[in-house]
Amino acid sequence: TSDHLRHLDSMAALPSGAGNISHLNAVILGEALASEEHDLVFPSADFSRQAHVSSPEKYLEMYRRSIEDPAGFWSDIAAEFYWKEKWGKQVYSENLDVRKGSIKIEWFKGGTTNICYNALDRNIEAGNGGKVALYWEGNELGQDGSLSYSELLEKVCQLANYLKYIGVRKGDAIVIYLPMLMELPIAMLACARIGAVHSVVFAGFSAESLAQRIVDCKPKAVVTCNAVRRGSKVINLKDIVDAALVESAKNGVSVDVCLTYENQSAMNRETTKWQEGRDIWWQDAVPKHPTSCAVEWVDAEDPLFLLYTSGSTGKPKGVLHTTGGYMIYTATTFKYAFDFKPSDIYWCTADCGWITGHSYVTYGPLLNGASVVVFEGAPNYPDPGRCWDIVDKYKVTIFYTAPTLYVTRYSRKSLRVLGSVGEPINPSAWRWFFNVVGDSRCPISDTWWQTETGGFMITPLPGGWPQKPGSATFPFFGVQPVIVDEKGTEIEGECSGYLCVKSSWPGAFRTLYGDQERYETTYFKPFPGYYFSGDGCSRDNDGYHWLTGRVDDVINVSGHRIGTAEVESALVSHHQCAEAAVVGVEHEVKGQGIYAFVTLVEGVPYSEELRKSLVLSVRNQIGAFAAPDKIHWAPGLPKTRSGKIMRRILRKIASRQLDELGDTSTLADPSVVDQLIALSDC
Ligand code: 6R9
Repeated sequence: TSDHLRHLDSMAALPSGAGNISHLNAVILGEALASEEHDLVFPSADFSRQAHVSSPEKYLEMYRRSIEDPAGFWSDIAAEFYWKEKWGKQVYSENLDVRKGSIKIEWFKGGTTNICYNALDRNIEAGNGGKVALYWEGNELGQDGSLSYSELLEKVCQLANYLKYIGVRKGDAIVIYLPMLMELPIAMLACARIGAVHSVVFAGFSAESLAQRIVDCKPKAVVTCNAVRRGSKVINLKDIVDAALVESAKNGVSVDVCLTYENQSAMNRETTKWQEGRDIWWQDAVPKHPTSCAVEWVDAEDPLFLLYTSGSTGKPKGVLHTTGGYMIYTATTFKYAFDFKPSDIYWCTADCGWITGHSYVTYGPLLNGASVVVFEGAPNYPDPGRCWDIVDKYKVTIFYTAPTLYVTRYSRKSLRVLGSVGEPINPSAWRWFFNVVGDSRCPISDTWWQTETGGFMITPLPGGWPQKPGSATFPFFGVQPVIVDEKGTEIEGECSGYLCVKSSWPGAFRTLYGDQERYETTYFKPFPGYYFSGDGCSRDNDGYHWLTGRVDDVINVSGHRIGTAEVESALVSHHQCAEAAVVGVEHEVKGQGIYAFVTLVEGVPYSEELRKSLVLSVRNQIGAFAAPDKIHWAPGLPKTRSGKIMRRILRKIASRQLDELGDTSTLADPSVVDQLIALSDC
C-alpha cells in the first residue's frame, strides 16, 4: 500500500502543478494543451469542473480510502445497487498467496442479487423505462433499430421464460454464438436473469473452436442465428454451429436445443439447413412467452459467465466471473473512467464475443442506465468513414475503441471522451487520436485491463490527472499494481518489469472453469503473493504506468488475443506440416501480426498452394482473425541442444532485426539461422 501511495503523493507535488488544481487551472487557462515539452496533456478546466473526479486530490482521496478501507469503500458503492439480501459480515475474503494455500477471492459473499435486475428493472423503477437502452446500427446503411429499457426488459423476459420452459435452471451453461445483433445482449441478460451461466463465443471463431468450448462447458442450449452480413460478405453461422455440434457429439457432448434467430437481412429460413427436433426458430418460440419473468436471486459468488481466452498453451482457458463483485466493478469503472453522465450516448466498438463487449457494451453501461450503440457491421464498410457517420448519427459523446481500428480524417463535434483498449497505444497514435479525432478537446481513457480482471485496472480518470500520451496513467480505485523483477521482488521508483497486482479487487476472475490448478499455476505461481498479468510495464518518475506488451506467448492482433501455441497446433494439424513456431511482429494496421515458421514433412516441397492451405488450416481451426500474415518456410528451426525452440531468434528474424540476433552459439545447429534468413522472402 504505502509504496504506491508514496508514489502518488510525490506525484501530487509534481513541478507541473498537477497536484494543485487551482495552479493547474491557472497553467492551462481553460485550454487543453498538449505540451511536447513536458509531455503532459492537461484536461481543460471546463471538463474538470464537471467531472466526477475533478482533480488529482480528489482521486488521491478516493484512491487512498479504497486501499486503506476496501470493505468500506466498496460496500458504500454496492449499497447503491439492489440486493435482495445484504452480504455477510465480511465484505471480502481473499488469499492470493500460493504459499498459504489455495487461491480464493470472494466479494459480498452471502449477499443475494441479480445483475439483470440491477441493469434493467432498477433503471426502469427509477423512471427511465422510456430511455433508449440500445441503439442498433446494422451492417447496411439505413438499417437500424432501438429498444428502450422497458422494451429491452420485455425481450429479455420472454427469452428467459423460454429458457426456463426448455428446462434451463440456475447454474446451467448456455453457449451464445451470435453477431452484434441486439439479441446478443438480450441473450446474455436473459441468462443472468435466471441464474444461467452464459458463455459467449465470438462469432468469428471456427466450428472447431466453438466445439472445443461446447465440449468444455457442456451447455443446455446453443443460441445462434442463421447468418450474418459482415461488410460485403454473408457468413453462414448456422453451418458453423451444425459442424461444431457434430464435433462435440463425437466428444461425448450433445446439445438438445439450438435456438436460431432468423436474421432475414442475411438469409431466409427456407435456405437454412435444419435439424428437426433440435433446431428452433427464435421468432417462432420466444415471442409466445410472457414479457415478465421473476428474477432468480443468486449469491454474489454464484457464477455469471464463462469466457474463453487464449493463454500460452494450446487449450483456451474458461475465465469464470461471478455476480456481485463483477457487477459493482464494471458499473463503477464505467462511470469513472468515462466520466459517464445520464445524457451521454455511448459507443464501444468491441464485439460482445470479447470481454470488452461483456463489461463495456452490456453490463457496465446498462448498470449505469446508459444509452448504448450496438454496431453489427465492419468499421470500413461501405467506406472508411462509417464510424464517423455513426458517431454523427447518434451524437455519440463517449467513443471507446481499439487503437488499430481504421479511423480517418475528421473530428466529431458530439464527442466528449475517447477510450482506447486492447493494446499499447503509442504516443504518436495517441496524439493523433487526441488532436484529430478528439479535436484536442476530449480526454483519452487508455484503459489497461484483461479478460481476467473483469474491468479497468489502470486507466486515466478524465478530468482528474493530466495525461501523458501513451501512458495508461494510474490504477483504478482498489487496484494495487506492482512491478516485479524476475525474482518476484517489487521494484520501486522509475523501473520496468513484470506487471502484477497485490490484493484482490471485486471484478477479479475467480477461477478457470474446471481447472483451479491451471488458474493457480498460470497466474499466481510465477510470482508468489501476486496476481501476474502476463504483461510487461514500466513506471516513470512521476508514477505513470506504461504498458509494454505481453511477456508470454500471447499476441494481440487488432485487439484480439491469440495464443501462439493455438496457431501452432492448427498449423501442425495440416498433414504436410511437421513443426511450426509462431511469433508476433509489429504490424502497421493490426498492432501485431502473426508470423509463422513452418517445417514441412520430409520430401514435401514448399509452394504457394501449400502456403494457402496452411493459412486455411488456421482459419478453419481457429477463425479468420487468427490467419497468419506471413508463412516462413523453415527447413530447420533454431533449437537449443535440449530441443527448445529459441523464439527470441525467430522474433528477430521475423522483424528483420538481423543485427540483433544475439548469441546463437548455444544452438544445436547454428547454421539454421543463416538458412532461415536466406529464405526470408520465399
Ligand atoms: C480488455 C482486453 C488483454 C491483453 C493485456 C494486454 C493488452 C489491453 C491494453 C493492453 C496496453 C492497454 N491490453 N488493454 N495493452 N494498453 N490499454 O483487451 O482483454 O482480450 O483479455 O486482452 O491486452 O496485453 O494483457 P484481453
